[in-house]
Amino acid sequence: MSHLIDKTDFPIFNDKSLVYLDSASTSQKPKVVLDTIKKVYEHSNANVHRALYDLGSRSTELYESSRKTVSQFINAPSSKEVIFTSGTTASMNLLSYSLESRLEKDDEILISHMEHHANIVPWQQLSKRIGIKLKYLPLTKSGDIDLENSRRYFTDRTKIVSITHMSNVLGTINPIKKIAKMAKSIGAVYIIDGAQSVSHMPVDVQDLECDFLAFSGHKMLGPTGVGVLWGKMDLLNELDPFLSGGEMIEKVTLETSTWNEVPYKFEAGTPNYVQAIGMGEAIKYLSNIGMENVYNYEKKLTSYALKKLQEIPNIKIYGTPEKRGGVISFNIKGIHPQDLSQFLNEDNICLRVGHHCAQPLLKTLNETSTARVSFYIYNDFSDIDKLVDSINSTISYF
Ligand code: 7TS
Repeated sequence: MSHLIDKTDFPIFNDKSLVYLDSASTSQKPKVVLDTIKKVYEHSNANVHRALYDLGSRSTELYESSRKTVSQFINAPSSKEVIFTSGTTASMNLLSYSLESRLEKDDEILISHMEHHANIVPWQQLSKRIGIKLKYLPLTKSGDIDLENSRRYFTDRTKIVSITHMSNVLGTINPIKKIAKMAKSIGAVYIIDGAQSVSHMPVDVQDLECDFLAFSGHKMLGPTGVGVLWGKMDLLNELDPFLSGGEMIEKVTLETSTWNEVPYKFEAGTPNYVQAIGMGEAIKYLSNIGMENVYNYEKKLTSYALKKLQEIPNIKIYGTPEKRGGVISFNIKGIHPQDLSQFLNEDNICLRVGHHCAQPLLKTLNETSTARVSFYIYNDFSDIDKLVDSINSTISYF
């Protein structure tokens, strides 16, 4: 299979020379998603959950229907467990505040050395607020979480375990079901950062046995400004809200307030309903392809890219994880990644260079910067050939 989708579905590729290899940062959007957003603003725009007129009922219906689409996509037991946020970062911040009342000084939160800053910094801030300890699971040389040597990190003080499903730097797909067992055995709340996985492989929250899953719409063909926090209903019922204000309340008096039911308790103010509707449309597009097909197609692209990249002289590819998704980080001896990016840009090739918001991971790699390519459904084998040709011409120049 040389193509998974019709590339003309994506207006940005009207520029035929564009080689977009930065989908781990953000994905491109199909026309159906862009059209849906425009259509909502043109025909169904009214604030949700408050307007009693028909227009308001239409926007509320579309918003709630998108919640159902998300919920089915991750096989959530109930669509009420789907909270719309502005993205993975917002979902993690919500958790770091809402879980605070369950923690005491010297309790432990366990993450890993391969986390994105979004799954590090909110916990560090929580640690500053209440004095919890943040611990990091070590990595093996190949870029996997070293579970063999990790048992001792799971203690009776570990209250939260929060792990990325897939690394945005090494592409490592973590054995999160195994980690779920370890987290459950000590009674910890188990959070999965699905920013890089939900868009690229089938994800079933019931199968994964997690308590929370965070992900972003913009990385899965949807618009910016919308993401999801899924959580188990009993936990969501227990947790305090994070943001407060309109619509998240049941009753407000001059003295105090009570909370609306889940998920609205966590959606204070006017929600990002148009983006959420756009995200629902993106999920329908992905579901029509089938997430298993998405995963297998990207696996082929990644194997091909690894083979071609390995042929480049003086290249160092980081990590050879047991299971890898469509992300590859590398450096070429004698060429700074920033220079490489500038040269590739001349050929209209987009890739990210830098620390990829994962500075602790880069430190374990002994680097401050790498070049990174990341694939999605609209990439094909010719993109990889163009990348490799362009890298080789850059090497010749240097
Ligand atoms: N977690 C992981 C694993 C990520 O890769 C990212 C974004 C986030 C959390 C945060 O997502 P956001 O939508 O809230 O920003 N990763 C990247 C990246 O690799 N390059 O740019 C953003």
